[in-house]
Amino acid sequence: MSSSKKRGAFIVIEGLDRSGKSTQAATLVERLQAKHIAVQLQKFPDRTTTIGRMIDSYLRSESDLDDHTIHLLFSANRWELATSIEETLNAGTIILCDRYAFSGIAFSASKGLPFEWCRAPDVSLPAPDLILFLDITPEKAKERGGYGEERYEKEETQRKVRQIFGRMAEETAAQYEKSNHGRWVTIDASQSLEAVTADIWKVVEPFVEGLSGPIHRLWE
Ligand code: Z5A
Ligand code: MG
Repeated sequence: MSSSKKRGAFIVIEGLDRSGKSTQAATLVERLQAKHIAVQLQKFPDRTTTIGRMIDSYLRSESDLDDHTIHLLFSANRWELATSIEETLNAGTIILCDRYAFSGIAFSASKGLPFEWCRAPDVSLPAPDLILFLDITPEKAKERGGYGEERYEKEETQRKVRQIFGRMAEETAAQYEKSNHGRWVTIDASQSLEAVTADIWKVVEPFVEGLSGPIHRLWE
């Protein structure tokens, strides 16, 4: 990358089930494309890879895996795409990522695995420049058609997951104070679709022109 050329911002959307991540990610991609801004949507788990197919089968309860094993597979699914994410960002394209390592920690730690153990395999992944956390209570999320058939789609699990996301919000904010990169913004996802879209745009807009600094490493 030449020193004058800016890289794309790495933007992650996190949140509970039914918080509107995929809907808002699609809306944001359309908006950026309409402005001729290069953007690529990345979803985790990426169910199209060999590892992703194992994860998909687990989530649909078609196979059973030890909690540690599935946690490491989710992380491996991110690592197998880490190089291509960096290349895309360095080419000047924004990456909009629907779930990332924060979901990995939240869902595995909600099952009782130690928080630090859950975090370890994702240390050094490309770090997001911005994390948009779509916050919603499990009760409110349930009103959006109820939970589906996949694992974790239960109110009690979602409640624990939300608590762990709360811890990560505080820790990430404290880290941002010191390092000035990796900003976490919590968005009230219980609002109307349009209101959530507007809140997201206010936060994302300053990032769309690209960034000059290097891609950071997660939790380093
Ligand atoms: N998982 C993990 O354990 N470890 C990991 O490392 C990772 C993931 C990466 C599958 O994830 C599971 O994998 C997930 C975490 C775990 N388990 N759970 N739960 P996934 O991303 O494939 O699936 P999901 O995110 O759980 O579900 P989702 O249904 O895709 O949620 P969403 O994307 O946030 O919501 P949505 O599809 O945009 O919207 C849901 C509905 O609500 C839809 O009908 C919308 O029209 C409606 N909606 C959205 N916004 C609004 C507003 N503002 N008002 C009213 N209605 C709305
Ligand atoms: Mg989704």
